[in-house]
Amino acid sequence: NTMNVNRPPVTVIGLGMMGSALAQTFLKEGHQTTVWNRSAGKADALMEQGAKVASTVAEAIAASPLVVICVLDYGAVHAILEQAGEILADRVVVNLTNGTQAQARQTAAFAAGWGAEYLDGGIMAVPQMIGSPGALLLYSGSQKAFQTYRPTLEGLGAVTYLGDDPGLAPLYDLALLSAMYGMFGGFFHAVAMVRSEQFQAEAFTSLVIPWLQAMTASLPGLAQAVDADQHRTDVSSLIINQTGFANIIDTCLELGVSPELMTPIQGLINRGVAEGYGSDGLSRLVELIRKPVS
Ligand code: FVH
Repeated sequence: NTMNVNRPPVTVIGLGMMGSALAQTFLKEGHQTTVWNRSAGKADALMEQGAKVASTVAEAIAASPLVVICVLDYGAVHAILEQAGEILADRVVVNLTNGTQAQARQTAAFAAGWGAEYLDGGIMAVPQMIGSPGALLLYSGSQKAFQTYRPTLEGLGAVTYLGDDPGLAPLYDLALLSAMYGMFGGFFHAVAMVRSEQFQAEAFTSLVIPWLQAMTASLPGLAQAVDADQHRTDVSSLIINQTGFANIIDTCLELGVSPELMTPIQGLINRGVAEGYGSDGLSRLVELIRKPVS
């Protein structure tokens, strides 16, 4: 039946903030959706929207060929999968739990041992974005599983398949999260500086946004320099950045603001100059990060 081919039954395991958003979106997309959560109560709203509530993990996994897991960590994933055993045979497990490359590869091997196909995923979105084109979900692992369920997975957001190594989705996910935390860290530090002189964060943010947007325009050029391993610059040298950075730290100390988010960046710039790269641009920092001092 066409309905089943286009909208296969889906099981969602883990009904935290993200798992609930995933299940709700599958329901809206017209999938028969079975849900399970460790503690009771979190399925109530979904049940009202038409979800079937399984009373055991085994029952939840038996209900659908496609099983999506989104829980706290991989310890929880294994606590769940170990309750399933042979019921995993011929299932496709899509694990959207945040974890490391090693954890993803180990979980793929565990699933394969029970005859399941495994896709690891990274969700580049907050729960409120799920189901909208602004949500990006990264996948790696079984290509067959990705191709089979691509239309279903596209219901959650835009998809990018990275390759058959299940460790690739965590690598990209954690790298993108690093970029995000760097941006948030810079923003929080900047706000702390102006707040210490009683300026309103909200008004200041109207200056931060266009400034960061202008700076993101330089990212492709920096990336090109990294790929070519050519770091000479006509924008600003590490020596110029080193001089300006000392002023950031000195001002923080005068304001009584902690410089702890900024000092690691200053340390890298200083190391670059000390190693003879003072005329290079900021793209040199990528090489320094890749060669930590022991
Ligand atoms: N929320 C977000 O914005 C981010 C966006 C990017 C992806 N992350 C990752 O998604 C995973 C789940 O995050 P969450 O926000 O849904 O988290 P919670 O609302 O705290 O729900 C956690 C669920 O995990 C269940 N759980 C915890 N330990 C166990 C266990 N040992 N066995 C079975 N289930 C477990 C918990 O169950 P309960 O406490 O309700 O019984 C919740 O269902 C996460 O990897 C994020 O990094 C979200």
